[in-house]
Amino acid sequence: MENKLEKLKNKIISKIDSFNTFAILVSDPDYDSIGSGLALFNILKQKKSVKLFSDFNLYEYNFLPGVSNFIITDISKVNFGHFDCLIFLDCNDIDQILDNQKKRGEKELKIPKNVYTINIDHHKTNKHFANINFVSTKFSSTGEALCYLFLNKYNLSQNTATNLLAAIIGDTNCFRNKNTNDYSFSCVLTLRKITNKYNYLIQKIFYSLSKFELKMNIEATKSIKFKSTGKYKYVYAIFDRIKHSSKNLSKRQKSLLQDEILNSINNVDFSLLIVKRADNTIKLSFRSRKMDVSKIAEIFGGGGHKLAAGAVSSLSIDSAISKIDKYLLKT
Ligand SMILES: [Mn+2]
Repeated sequence: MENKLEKLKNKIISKIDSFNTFAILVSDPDYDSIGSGLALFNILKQKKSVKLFSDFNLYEYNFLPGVSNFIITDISKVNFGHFDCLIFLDCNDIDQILDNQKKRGEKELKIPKNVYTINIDHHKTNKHFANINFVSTKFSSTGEALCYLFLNKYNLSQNTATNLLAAIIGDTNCFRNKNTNDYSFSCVLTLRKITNKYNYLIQKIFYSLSKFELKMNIEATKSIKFKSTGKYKYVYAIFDRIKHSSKNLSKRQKSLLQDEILNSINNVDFSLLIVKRADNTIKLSFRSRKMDVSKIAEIFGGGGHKLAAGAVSSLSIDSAISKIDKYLLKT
């Protein structure tokens, strides 16, 4: 495994050396995808021509240094034929870079055949869609994979290190998720020598809830239900984004309920947060500390990691729960 990663690393480094123009594309935003995108942008721009794209609004990532380098645009309309190489970060599948909530199912990414593609990710269910796929679940985050690729090879600026730290802190939920490994800590030690923003990031990511966000969480907490199906027990809650008319539901608003409340409940196999969205779809986010929930996400066409996975569905909440129960009875 180590050897395979080392070989891929050398291949990626020599490919990057050989190209001049790059576009970086990141998955739907979280601290890992956005932090990784900004870090790789900084690393490449030292010697190359590089553009960084997002299909999404990034308002809640404004505190990350350099976030204005993102070109926020409808990516399905961009002609990537002008670039030598496209680098995908934190993308389980290619369509994850598109905000299909705006125009569900209508948008599609077009990659010209002459453009070389590199996929850097850590999702278990990654579809290996690129010319080089640097994908390993050994990494807690894409930020950590970037550390593995570039830490000793390139000089990192303070802003690059801050963004990589945000990526690792975000995806490990501050080193509490099981994806946290020895290498995560080793990266953090190295990055903390370059940036003094560790405490700043912790404050911004975990201690910045507004009164309004707190109220939404209290409301959603009232919807918590416990279920027992076959040999499994689980807990779920509903976040009604329509009712709160919150067009900007932040990751932190969700993660307070998801990671601090639902996932901290004892004696259940997994937890599920259901977000009702404005386009009448629902977003299902699964968390567990043992059971492989990526398999449940996959029955809805989603995916992710063994202990954290998600999907979007156009089913009603009741039908989605029935579908989960049917799956659980079979396994
Ligand atoms: Mn990630």
